[in-house]
Amino acid sequence: MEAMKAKKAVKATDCAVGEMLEVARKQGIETVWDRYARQIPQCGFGDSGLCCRNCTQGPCRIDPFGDGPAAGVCGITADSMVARNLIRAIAAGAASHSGHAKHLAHVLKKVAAGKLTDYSVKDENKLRAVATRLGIPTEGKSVQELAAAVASAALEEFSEREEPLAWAATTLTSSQVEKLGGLGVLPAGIDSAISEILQRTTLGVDADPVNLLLGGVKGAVADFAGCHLGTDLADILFGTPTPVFSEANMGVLKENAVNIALHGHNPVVSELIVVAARQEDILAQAKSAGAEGINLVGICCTGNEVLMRQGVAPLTHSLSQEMPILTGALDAIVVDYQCVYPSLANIADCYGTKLITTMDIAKIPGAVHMAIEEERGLEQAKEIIKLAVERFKARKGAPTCIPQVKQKVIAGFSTEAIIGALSKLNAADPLKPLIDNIVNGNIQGVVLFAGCNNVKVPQDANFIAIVKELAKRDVLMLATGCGAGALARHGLLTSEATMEYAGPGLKAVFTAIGEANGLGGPLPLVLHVGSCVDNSRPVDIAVALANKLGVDVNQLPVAASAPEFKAEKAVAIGTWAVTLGLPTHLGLVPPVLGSKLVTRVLTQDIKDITGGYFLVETDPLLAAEKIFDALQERRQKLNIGT
Ligand code: XCC
Repeated sequence: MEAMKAKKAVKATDCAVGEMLEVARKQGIETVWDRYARQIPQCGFGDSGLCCRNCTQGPCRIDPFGDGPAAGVCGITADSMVARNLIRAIAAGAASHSGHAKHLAHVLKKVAAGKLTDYSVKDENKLRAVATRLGIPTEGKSVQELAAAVASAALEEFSEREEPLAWAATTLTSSQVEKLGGLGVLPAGIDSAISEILQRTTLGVDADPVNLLLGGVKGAVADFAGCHLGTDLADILFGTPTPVFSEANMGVLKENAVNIALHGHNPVVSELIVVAARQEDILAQAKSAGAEGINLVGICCTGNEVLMRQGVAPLTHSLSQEMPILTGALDAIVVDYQCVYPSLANIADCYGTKLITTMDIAKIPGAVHMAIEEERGLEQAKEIIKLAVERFKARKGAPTCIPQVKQKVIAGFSTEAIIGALSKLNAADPLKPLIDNIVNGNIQGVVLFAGCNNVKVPQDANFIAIVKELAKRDVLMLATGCGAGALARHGLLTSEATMEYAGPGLKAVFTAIGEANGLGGPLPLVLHVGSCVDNSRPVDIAVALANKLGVDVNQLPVAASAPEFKAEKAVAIGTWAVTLGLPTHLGLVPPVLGSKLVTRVLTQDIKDITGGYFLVETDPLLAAEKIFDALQERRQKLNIGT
């Protein structure tokens, strides 16, 4: 009990965040942790999924203990209420990822039509590869023609079409596609799948909990397609990541530079700010204001996007996004959309930091709003930087308190980069070294860490504990989103971490690959594969492995973990991971315990259908144990040793 209390008192394991929390306490600044404390006790009905506000006869709640109401006013049961609430979260997650992808598709379409001068196709090879995968003839086609064809195929994914989603049908194994089709969960449009969930969960439509869950699976497949689309189009427009060295955490702020944080998810604005910040006229402005330069840093997934492609240092992630303002050194935060706390406005106002919103669907009261028009994006990016320079001028000479905490980071492991690194060991058959090492047990399996930080978990604690435990056991690990950020800030995306924490098999394999690629050390302990939409990248590798071995993804010793998930987007990703056949760990209990049936379907019954299932474990060491057991179960079924 005492230990539990002590655990609860810890807000974050990152000492830079700890330092800033002390500043917040002294200066009376309210943070996410304070607001959470004021929410306690949180509503038990909501927590168990048993609160419904889908019509104005409610809100209705069902008593999970059987002493109070057993149905909503319309007669909806606990099982259906829980299922409806869950799949609405999946729809919202899918809308977010695919909204981001749709935005990129519009940019690509304008690039193809020659309407934009500030954007271009940066990776023609990726454009050709995506076109080929989609069955678009590439021979003799110009970049503009192919870009137009891919953009139009992308935009066709959204409404309802005759065929299943191309970004699902052409990226998964044929048996997965067949299975999803057989279950009736292969969507014919991303927006139509989202809209279908909204319809079926409204008053008096779908009251069958299992049928509702299948609707959720369909929405999750739409989310997968949206994520994959987001990755492909960002690579085409901004370049496919290759390994890059950088640094992470608040120690990357520079007292004498104009510090600008890029926050949100879509690289469409932040990439232009990177371009603008490197131009002579803008640098001259910063210098004439007395700054030594412009220091771009990243927060959340926009941070991941610009880290992967431009080496921009990740400042902090998700839960601790308010903290860097308290250093007094952050001159501007430029946000696009998703995971941006509205509380930033008040804190920024206290410290004079400019908070700049750039998307018309994502305004924050108190922020400066500058709607980015791609036609004059670079010019606007320069205007944004000027606002930051103004703020630098105003703060110059005032004391700052930047925590001297930073870690080295190696990131940039796109699918192409991973295959490229493996090809240095076997150019003719790059997957062979990976397969051989999985079979001989040097690598016991592969785990993808995804998802957010959550105020209910001491920030990063679950990620760190599980990663260290699985590293010892020779598990190859990949990470995205704020999970990758957590590992970056704790020094686990480094060669040194591999030397310190990896088991002998993993260390040997990573050393061989690192040497063959001239990395100056082994591969980092965990491979940073990108932002949340980039969870599509590991799927590509798993699908390639499955195809090569003639098995399906649900037989491979591969699992996923979201140890500190929070966003609806994470619910969508977790659901497609299970749908694609992965044991998927959750480090918090999702709001489904109000229905025994839904809980059982998600954690057990689904295994018989897709091979994947949710594994809920809040204790990180037990979680590592259970994830490892799940890998071992698969190894045994494949008849490969331990
Ligand atoms: Fe982080 Fe992607 Fe989660 Fe948001 S959702 S908190 S991982 S920034 Ni992707």
